[in-house]
Amino acid sequence: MTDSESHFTFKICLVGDSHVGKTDLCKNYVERATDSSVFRYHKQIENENRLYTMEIYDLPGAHRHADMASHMCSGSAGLVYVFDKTRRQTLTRLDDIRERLKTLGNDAMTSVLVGNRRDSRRPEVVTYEDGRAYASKYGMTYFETNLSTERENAKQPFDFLFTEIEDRIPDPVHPSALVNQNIHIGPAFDTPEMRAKLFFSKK
Ligand SMILES: Nc1nc2c(ncn2[C@@H]2O[C@H](COP(=O)(O)OP(=O)(O)OP(=O)(O)O)[C@@H](O)[C@H]2O)c(=O)[nH]1
Ligand SMILES: [Mg+2]
Repeated sequence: MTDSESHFTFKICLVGDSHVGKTDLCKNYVERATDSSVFRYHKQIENENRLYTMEIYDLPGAHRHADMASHMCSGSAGLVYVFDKTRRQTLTRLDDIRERLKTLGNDAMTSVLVGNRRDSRRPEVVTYEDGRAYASKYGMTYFETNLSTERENAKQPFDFLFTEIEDRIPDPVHPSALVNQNIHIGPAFDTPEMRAKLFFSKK
């Protein structure tokens, strides 16, 4: 199936400091990058005869991109906050990112917190308990990942978000049930396939 056959589309954003592993987490989860210029990936998931397209935005962590990154999170159904367990300041940085994202109206967003680099050769600075406490304080579910040795396990935060978001869609579906949920019926409007169709239909 192609993106343009999707029944439901929703957006997930990864946010967090530089070099915490956001890009590696995305690449580990998706099969292909569709638009490298905006750090966007597509993951298609088929479940119970429904086809879902998860658009994943891997936002740059550098401070100079903070405004752009928070702006891009608008309309997300899910947020993945990522920090590096070997650098406490990367967890502290999430305070600033959360503040910026407050204005987006987070009611329709499910958030998870990912502590990456578990069991890294560098000493662990943020413990599992620290990470879980931060997550529960801000209504997130906590995961720990290690991309050097546990790649399958590193898919869990995305699988969890998918299940949570899918659960928000009633069966049978009625469009009014999805108002303000940041879940769209049908394919994304701006997949490369859709852009090509719109372009040629105007000629
Ligand atoms: N040892 C180890 N290295 C990791 C892990 N995850 C990511 N890395 C490495 O850390 C470096 C930074 O990872 P990225 O995925 O590029 O980090 P990022 O969060 O996307 O960084 P920005 O794009 O700058 O915001 C890369 O060299 C990764 O291969 C991990 O779990 N363990
Ligand atoms: Mg990156």
